[in-house]
Amino acid sequence: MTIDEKAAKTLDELGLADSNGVGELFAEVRAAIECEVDSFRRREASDSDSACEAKTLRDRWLARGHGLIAQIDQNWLKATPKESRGMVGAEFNRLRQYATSQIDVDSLPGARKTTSAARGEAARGPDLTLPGNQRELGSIHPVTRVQRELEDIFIGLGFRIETGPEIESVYNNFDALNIPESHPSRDDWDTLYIDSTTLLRTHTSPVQIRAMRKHGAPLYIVTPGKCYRNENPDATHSAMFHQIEGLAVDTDITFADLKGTLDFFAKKFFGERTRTRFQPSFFPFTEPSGEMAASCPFCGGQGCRTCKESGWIELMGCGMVHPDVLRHGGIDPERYSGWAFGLGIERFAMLKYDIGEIQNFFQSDVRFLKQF
Ligand code: FA5
Repeated sequence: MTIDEKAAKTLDELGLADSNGVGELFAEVRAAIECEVDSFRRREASDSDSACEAKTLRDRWLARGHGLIAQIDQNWLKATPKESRGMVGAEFNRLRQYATSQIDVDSLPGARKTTSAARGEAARGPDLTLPGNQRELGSIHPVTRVQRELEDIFIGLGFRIETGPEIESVYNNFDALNIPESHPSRDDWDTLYIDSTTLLRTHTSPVQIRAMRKHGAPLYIVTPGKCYRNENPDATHSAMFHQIEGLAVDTDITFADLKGTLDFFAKKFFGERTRTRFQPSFFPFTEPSGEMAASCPFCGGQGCRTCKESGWIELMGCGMVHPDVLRHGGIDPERYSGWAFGLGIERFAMLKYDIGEIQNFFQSDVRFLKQF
């Protein structure tokens, strides 16, 4: 079967499904291009004949609609089922680049002089019928993607986004959150200090203080952003990472509001069948404090490698805002109460996309980023 006959059939009709066969087929097409360009170059034709032949060769391969590359696009790539389109697409892009680089009318011998002169090229500019060079589009970073997804769920519930600086005062990061200098829990956050009164924020919780002072109550905010800790990198820890904090302050806010909202959130993010569990915990800025876990999204709670056979995945810290924190934010704890949570965005992205190594997010490896 000739290349022209093969280009008119689909890969299915050609009986090709596996990557070896497809690779060989594309290699055969490249060889055919090489052969035709070669024999064109070897012919000793007059300049005007040569220009004419160059155009015929270009049209045969590159003409829009009926050229062989267009047919291959239509019959091989577009007709391929989604599962194998990535592999066929990669082969096709390579082929198209090869064809355009080899069958460039102006660079084929004898063609340039005559075609340029005949077409008055200087006046006409570039040939817009030639296929363009394809530039690959970038994609949204998975951490940004998940951050936006988390934000959207809370925006849908009436929360608004509030941000704060990454270089923060020790007071906002610790003291105002009920963690005085002498308090041993300061050691829980491995802090990078800039000087004695300034640091790289260890969590997004200081934005709670800023927002309460700025807006007062009632207040419904989520505060995404970068945090820093002096930690050795491993599969789940990074010295820079992202958190998103949630804060609701209003009259008559109870732990039931916290549970209801976070349960709704988990179902939105991981799916309607998700169950949630709250266990007591300790944070100096919330009282009572809790850890929220969700039934494992991979095994539905049966137990698997990801949830270490427990059926549950710990998602975030949360609790009722400590009255002293409300006071430091300029809000009267006798009148208002609130709940808050804080979670790591990379951990959510790892769960969502089944990624085992947090460092992947920060290595800028295109092979990793391309998947999103
Ligand atoms: C806090 O930072 C609290 N501020 C959260 C909070 C807010 C609790 C409001 C109660 C009310 P924690 O230190 O556990 O808590 O960090 C929260 C999340 O940040 C962790 O669950 C984890 O997902 C993420 N995280 C913490 N350290 C790192 C790290 N080094 N690398 C990547 N993610 C991290």
